[in-house]
Amino acid sequence: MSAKTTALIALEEKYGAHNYHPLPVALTRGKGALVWDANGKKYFDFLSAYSALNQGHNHPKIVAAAKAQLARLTLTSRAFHNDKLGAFLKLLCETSGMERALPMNSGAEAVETAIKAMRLWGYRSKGVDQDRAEIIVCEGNFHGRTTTIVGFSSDEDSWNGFGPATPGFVKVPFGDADALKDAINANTVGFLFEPIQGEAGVIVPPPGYLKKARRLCSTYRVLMCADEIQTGLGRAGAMFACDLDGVKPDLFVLGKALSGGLYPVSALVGSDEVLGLFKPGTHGSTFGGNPLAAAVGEAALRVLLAEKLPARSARLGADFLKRLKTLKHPQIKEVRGRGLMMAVELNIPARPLVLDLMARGLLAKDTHENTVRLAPPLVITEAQLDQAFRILSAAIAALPQ
Ligand code: IF1
Repeated sequence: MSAKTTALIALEEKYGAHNYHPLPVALTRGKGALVWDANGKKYFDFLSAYSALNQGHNHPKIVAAAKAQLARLTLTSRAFHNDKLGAFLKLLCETSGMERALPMNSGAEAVETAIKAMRLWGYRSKGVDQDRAEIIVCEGNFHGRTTTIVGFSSDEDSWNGFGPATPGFVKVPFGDADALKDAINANTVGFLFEPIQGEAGVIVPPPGYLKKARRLCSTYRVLMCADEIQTGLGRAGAMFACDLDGVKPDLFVLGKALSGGLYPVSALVGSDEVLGLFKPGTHGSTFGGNPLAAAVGEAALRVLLAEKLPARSARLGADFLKRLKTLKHPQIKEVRGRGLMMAVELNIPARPLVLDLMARGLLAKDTHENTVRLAPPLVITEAQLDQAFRILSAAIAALPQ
């Protein structure tokens, strides 16, 4: 490690809380699918800030929209209207086929907004008795870091030490429609799920699962709420991962790539029947929907649409997955994914592979001990994917037998 990198890391370690264990690299610049470290070494970014960089680093159109807005007006609060929010919400609703959107900042805040919306609908519309609402979630879920959200996590690092857990959540195995059916009762107001579980290691549910879940939710009057913060906006090879199964949920939770990779923007999107229940004073955020966020969010969506990034993700992802499956090594347990959301699961810890990939010029992140997630920006070129594949195949060939 260079002296420059060591110094940058030491500063973070000394003054920051140690709630992360980053790779020993300090980045200073990015462009498209590439990033450079403090010594000018170039890497392929195969994490994309956990899919927040679908449009790539420093997308010129998104940066231009942000710069123009920075020079004019950045923050008004929602106590006043602004000239940017309406156009952003309109494009967001049109893109997702929904009627109303509620803008927030982080993904976790948008999930909290969804939880409030489902409960409110349960009490006001379904007629559930006060404080009795139940929301069904999945084992292995990742929906964020707030106290309520970690309270229904099955990952011990996430929840242990942060109780007491918020009541009103019921957990079922992911991918099991019968278990979902058994968990539904008269107090069930919503089913909150990731169409493909990200943090759990890119877990794709069995075919037909989402369709069955849709049918159950409709039959028993339960809101189907897809957390597409990570899978949505092109990542899984469609605008929304639910589209891959021909399923339309009642609510989409969006974040990450809605930021264009440069400024936090999240939202809950859904029907008027649900979002229309919020009245003035019942929910809000100082920064949510501010003019800078709206300008960035609108530009982020326009880039996804104009560059047809969902279709690009489907095409490049299918091709890359096929090539990954040709890699033969006794320590490869499984290769899986949808679009440019892929993972290689090993029989051994993945951290050494991730460190070797870094040395070879590719940044990826291990998850759940044995799995490496592979998720480059959707703007990555075919030539770059070729080079990245050569790096991956060399690093895998070098794994202990
Ligand atoms: C961290 C994981 C990914 C998410 C889904 C909501 C949120 C996330 C489906 C919350 C956030 C992140 C956060 C990041 C690591 C990361 C992650 F490994 F932890 F699980 F992406 F795979 N729903 N995911 O994936 O969004 O509040 O962070 O904006 O370091 O915690 P947020």
